[in-house]
Amino acid sequence: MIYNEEFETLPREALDSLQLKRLQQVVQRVYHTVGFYRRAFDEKGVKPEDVRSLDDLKRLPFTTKQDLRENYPYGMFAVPMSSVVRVHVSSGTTGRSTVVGYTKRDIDHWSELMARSFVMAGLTKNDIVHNAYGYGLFTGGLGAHYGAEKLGASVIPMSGGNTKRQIMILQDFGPTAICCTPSYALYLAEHGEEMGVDMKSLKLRVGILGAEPWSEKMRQEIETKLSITALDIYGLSEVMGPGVSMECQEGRHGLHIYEDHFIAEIINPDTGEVLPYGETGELVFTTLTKEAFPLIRYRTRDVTRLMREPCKCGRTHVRMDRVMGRSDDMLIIRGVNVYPSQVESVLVGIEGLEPHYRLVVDREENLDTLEVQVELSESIFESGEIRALQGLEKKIKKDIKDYLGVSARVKLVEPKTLQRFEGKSKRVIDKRTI
Ligand code: DLL
Repeated sequence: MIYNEEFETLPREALDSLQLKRLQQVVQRVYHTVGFYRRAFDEKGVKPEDVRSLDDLKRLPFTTKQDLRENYPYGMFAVPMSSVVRVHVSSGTTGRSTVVGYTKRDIDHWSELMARSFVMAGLTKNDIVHNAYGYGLFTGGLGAHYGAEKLGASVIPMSGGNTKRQIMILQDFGPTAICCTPSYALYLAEHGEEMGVDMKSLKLRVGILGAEPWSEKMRQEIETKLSITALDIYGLSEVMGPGVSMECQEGRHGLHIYEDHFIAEIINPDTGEVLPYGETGELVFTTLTKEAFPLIRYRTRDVTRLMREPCKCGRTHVRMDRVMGRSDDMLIIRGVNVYPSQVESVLVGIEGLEPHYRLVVDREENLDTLEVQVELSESIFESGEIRALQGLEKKIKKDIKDYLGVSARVKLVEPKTLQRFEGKSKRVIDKRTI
């Protein structure tokens, strides 16, 4: 089944001309409504009229996360706030992060793309969807919710956390599909087993899992432990939220990018040069239909490749491979995006610490853990006051939780004990094998 047969199976030529028409429109619109784009286009010496073919896309400037930060909170919006019906925030920060906005029509499109994704995973209106993506500023919860409702399925708006209750609801309410991160799917499977629940005999049939990188090995484990088909869903708040691309059941290799709404490119992250199909590099998106928060050539920093080979499912949209990594240092910890520099800025704001730290990321019982190791200043260390040290540890924990939204273990270490670096520092040790 295909939710929007007409658009999801458009022949390449028709898709190209639709993309060009929409690209020309969005370029005109951003140039005349968003100061940032006008300046960026002018600096590059390009005008909206210069976009005569899809190939001209590469003449346009990139947009980066930094640009979005500098225009916090609403500087990138292309419509007045009176037309904005919802905002979300890219996960990870409670401070100056990225605010994204949606018009009514944007929400309708997003819901449709999520509905397409559910149908791609084999769902119909007869399914019951247990939605364990977080509801709130994160796009996962509400994105999946609206999509499932659009399809006409029944949604259990579970949100994240409270694992015992989740397992009870999985048993009692009989959901046939689950939406959550892949690591949480494994966590649920293992906790259920510990609680004596036969997780294989639940009614669950399919998992729509994403928001963090995972592997074929994890897929096999999830599929065996929960006796479901586990499929990959990708997205990012800046571009829309979940449902920018989705893996189909037939192909089970690569995620179809909804090309009637987005243009994807792969670039060399160091030079910005556009790479041919099939080559691995950084994924870049241009949105074609978004009204409130259109993006031109947004650098996702996600590393993957694009595949143009036809897919068994009949959809013509290009596929992206699983995300293989990042071209920056962003970490995803329990679904929350964390940059080491954010931890650093919390630490430098606290008295009694040296600016030498190390982050150790691991996975215990399928849940990510973060340990922050930080050097004490000589004076605090020499004072040797236990109470002061305990207070310090508590403060670091609290500030990290407040500013970054993740819980961390804190390990205070003696002055001058962490490794020093002559060249590029390596402050993150990621022990996770996924
Ligand atoms: O994670 C949106 C989402 C919600 C996607 C639910 C799928 C399901 P952000 O919080 O803005 O948005 O984080 C976006 O997460 O740039 C990737 O690095 C990573 N990511 C998202 N989906 C996948 C995936 C949501 N399937 C960032 N595989 C992106 C690997 C993923 N990484």
